[in-house]
Amino acid sequence: MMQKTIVLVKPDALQRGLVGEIISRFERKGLKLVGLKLVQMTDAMIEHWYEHHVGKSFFNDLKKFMEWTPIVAMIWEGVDAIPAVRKMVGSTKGIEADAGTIRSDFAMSGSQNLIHASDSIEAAEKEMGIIFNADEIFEYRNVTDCLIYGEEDLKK
Ligand code: 3AN
Repeated sequence: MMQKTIVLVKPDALQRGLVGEIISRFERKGLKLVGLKLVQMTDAMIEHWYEHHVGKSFFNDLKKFMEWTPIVAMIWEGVDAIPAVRKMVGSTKGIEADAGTIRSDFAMSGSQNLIHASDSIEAAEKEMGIIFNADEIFEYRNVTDCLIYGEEDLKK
């Protein structure tokens, strides 16, 4: 199924100069970039974004961390883009993430873990709404689609 997913390049990745590396991985995979912006997160945005973590021991540190510098927010589109991107990102703790994932290749920590990616269709909808206006999400034809997908991939 054609899906859109939101990725945040967090302040640690911005500071470490990993924005290009992260964008490049999704480009090379064959995903289509349909939204991109630099954003300063606020308390209200983070409390909405991570509402399932509000009140947890690490929440205040998470908020401070996410507000430290702007983050790079992007929307990637593709067939089953939500699980595809989660796989490329790897599990929360860098030291436990599968080899070859972004977190495994560049992170050690479970808090300084470089990147966020939506984990469900509902989360992607909610998260896109927090950061992007409708007119900041683009529709265009990618001429390489016929090289990225077989006809059967696009029927599902
Ligand atoms: P993921 O980003 O892998 O989907 P979530 O949604 O469980 O993980 O957590 C969101 C963010 O909250 C993580 N990326 C991390 O920055 C922070 N976080 C989660 N669990 C912890 C923890 N136990 N200690 C510190 N920070 C945490």
